Amino acid sequence: MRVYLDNNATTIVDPSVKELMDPFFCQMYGNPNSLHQFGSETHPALKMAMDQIYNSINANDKDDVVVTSCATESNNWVIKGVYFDKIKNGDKNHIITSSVEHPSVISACKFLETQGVKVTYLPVNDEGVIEIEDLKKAINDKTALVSIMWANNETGMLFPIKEISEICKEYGVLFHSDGVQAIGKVKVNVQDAGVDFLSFSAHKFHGPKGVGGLYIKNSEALTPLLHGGEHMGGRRSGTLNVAGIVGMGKAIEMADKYIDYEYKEVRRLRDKLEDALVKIDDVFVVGKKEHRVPNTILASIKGVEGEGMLWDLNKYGIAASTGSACASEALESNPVMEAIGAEADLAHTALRLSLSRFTTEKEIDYAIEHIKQAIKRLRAISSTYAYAPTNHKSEL
Ligand code: C6P
Repeated sequence: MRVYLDNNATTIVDPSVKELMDPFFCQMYGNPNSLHQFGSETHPALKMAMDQIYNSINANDKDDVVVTSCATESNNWVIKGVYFDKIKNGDKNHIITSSVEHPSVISACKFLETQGVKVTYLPVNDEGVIEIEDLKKAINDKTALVSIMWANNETGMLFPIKEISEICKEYGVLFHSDGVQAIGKVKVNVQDAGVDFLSFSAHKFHGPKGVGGLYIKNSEALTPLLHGGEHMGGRRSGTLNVAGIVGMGKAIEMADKYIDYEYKEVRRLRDKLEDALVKIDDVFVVGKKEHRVPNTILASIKGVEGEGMLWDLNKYGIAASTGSACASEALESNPVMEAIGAEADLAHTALRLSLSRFTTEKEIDYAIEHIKQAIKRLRAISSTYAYAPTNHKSEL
């Protein structure tokens, strides 16, 4: 049996998304900017996809949604674009973010520090979320941008987006949210949330890889990163990824359609898995269930090194991760675990399990059984992380 529990890294493409994309590879493969029919026949599908994206996040006619290659690009664009507009060519010098953002935000901020920008990395509490009071203390009249994620990719914890946007408004500061792990898991409404920018990546909600987007409120000025042929109204040059855009449109529409299923059924399966895990001695999960997106568990399994666990599960066809996919080859401790103040040995015991609407009950039962067995096996042989039980909850 193969069980995929790494949906925060990427997801299966919904078959209906793939079906809609197919004709744009070998039949309607024209460049949408060409004047001939091969180009123009792609327009209706592109228009439909953009409408689906606008409708899903509740963008309006004054707003802009620009298609990018992924959320990494969207995040870099916002941070560097605001730097050009408000800092290098303006009178601001400060950006606020959190210490648990995705590397595409943190690394872009670190780069801007080398250019003289002051960056505040807000700490997080023991659930891995910022405290609003810390934001209030950090924000000032030199702050150009606040960039705080909607939901964390490792813990699934939801951030207080509305409260953050209200504070940003009070200070006239632009607010960007990385919405990658929110879309398809919770309802994302950019008007209600009051964000100025929102990043997303199609492959996180059963769309194709290599396509994402950036929502821009009231078409706010933002210096482009990619100059060239004036595509996307001059905001982001490069020939349009027609199949990708069509797929992203359908995928976001489907994500909307399944949002109740996500809240009820995906949550039920996630809770079943989590309840089974926390019954085991010395297994802890970060953050209260009701504070998280419905699909994610970040567990710490005392005495079991994360990577050892992954390889053990992999032998039984189960895919999980120790944290974000882009950091997993580094074999370092989980950075979010570190940020919430977990002791060094626990930060190496992280196991992230993330479900999707394609996850079945049978798969969860299989995963529970094999995770239990893996813990038993690995605790028995663990030398680096000698395991001495500290609490006794179950037979393990
Ligand atoms: N997180 C994970 O395993 P791209 O790779 O550009 O499509 O998405 C980047 C990205 C940005 N923000 C958040 C919150 C994310 O979770 C990700 C991708 C994956 O957690 C891969 S590192």
